[in-house]
Amino acid sequence: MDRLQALIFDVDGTLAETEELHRHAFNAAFAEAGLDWHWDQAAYAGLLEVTGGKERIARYMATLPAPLDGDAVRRLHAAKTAHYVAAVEAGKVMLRPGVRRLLLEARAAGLRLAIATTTSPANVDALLHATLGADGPGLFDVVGAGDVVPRKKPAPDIYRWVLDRLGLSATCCIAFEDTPNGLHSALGAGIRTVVTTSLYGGTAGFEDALLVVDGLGDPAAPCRVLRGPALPGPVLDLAGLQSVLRAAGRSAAAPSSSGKGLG
Ligand code: XBP
Repeated sequence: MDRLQALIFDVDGTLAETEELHRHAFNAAFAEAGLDWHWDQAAYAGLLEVTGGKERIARYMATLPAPLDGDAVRRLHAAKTAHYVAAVEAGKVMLRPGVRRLLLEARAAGLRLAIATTTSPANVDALLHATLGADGPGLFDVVGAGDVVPRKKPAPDIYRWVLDRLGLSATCCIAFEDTPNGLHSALGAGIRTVVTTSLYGGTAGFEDALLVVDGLGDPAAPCRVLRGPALPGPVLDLAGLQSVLRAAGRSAAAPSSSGKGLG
């Protein structure tokens, strides 16, 4: 295998459980616009098959007799984003267990970090500031978000965009995702992928993942392997990733002293 040099993270459901906050933001924007639309959890779970908030609204409108025009959808989505960002800035979201630990461990080992997400850039910026502080966004070498690519997940575009800006090949990276759409997108770009199951991501459709766990885990809440090789310890850390890569038939040396990553 090539030397592991970067970890690439999805955002919603992977870095943090955010989709309930998104759902409330959508409903707040609908009410603000005087629309009698309301997405409950069951409806939202179905609509999440469509990635991208504007695209999700469009999918919902296809079921209505009088859909809004494109400009109205963009205005509605901008209002939703404002509601979501305000909620994130009010401290209503936390990183999932183990995310901060792995991010900092990876940086200390000389790995690069990136984000590949369908969500809007403003949402990412607010989340990273709110959960990791003013230096949060600076932890990531590349942030690929929202409309920077023409086709959203499950298309591989966003991961290819991130690889291009990292200047790395897919075989030097591992992606972290929580949905079949996200897994399909990362695999489509040739990137081995760890799935951390989430509130809305389900537990099916992950057959081609490198590993499926219920989260990255932390000492208080060890992670559980749902599919793939057993981990050497109670959490998914760099040693665990090395172990999984070996089990997948690829050797991964200990982090090099030069800080050039694993491999
Ligand atoms: C999740 C999405 C986004 C969010 C809503 O992206 O599909 O659409 O649900 O955010 P990912 P926006 O899992 O790739 O992080 O309304 O800004 O799209």
